[in-house]
Amino acid sequence: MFKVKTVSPNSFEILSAIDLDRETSGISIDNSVGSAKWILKVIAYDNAIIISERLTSTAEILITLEDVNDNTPLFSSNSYSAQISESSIIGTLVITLIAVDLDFGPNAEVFYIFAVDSLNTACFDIDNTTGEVRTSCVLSREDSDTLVLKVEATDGSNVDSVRLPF
Ligand SMILES: [Ca+2]
Ligand SMILES: [Ca+2]
Repeated sequence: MFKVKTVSPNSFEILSAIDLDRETSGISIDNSVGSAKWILKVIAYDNAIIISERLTSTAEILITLEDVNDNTPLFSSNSYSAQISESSIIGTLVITLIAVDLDFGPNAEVFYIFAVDSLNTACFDIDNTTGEVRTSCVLSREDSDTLVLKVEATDGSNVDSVRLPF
């Protein structure tokens, strides 16, 4: 996992020996804190000719693998459909959208919004945190029998979008 690199006779660096990706490298993560920790014990010793006379000093190094916001929240599909009856009361649940973000903590908090180029948003509300889409008008099939919404899921940095024809 780690390796020591000699910089000069009295100076060394500790480097990662693999790509440390919290989500994909198979590192054992403490899910309660979302990170992995390692304690490295480093021993420095002098080069006395008689090995038994060599003097040593020991230090422990605590290394914590912290999360980086490198995963976009992802919907399981790029298109969903739903049916509602005309004349449904205002506030009727149309669909609940869920996007999964593999990061940890704030980096995995997903917010849902209608895309700025989405049509038909006048008669719908979206709960930014639960992904619930509800009606905000009484709809008439005679006005339109198919409506399309475009929803985005974002973690504040990365965005995925989905179409909702219904
Ligand atoms: Ca991450
Ligand atoms: Ca993320």
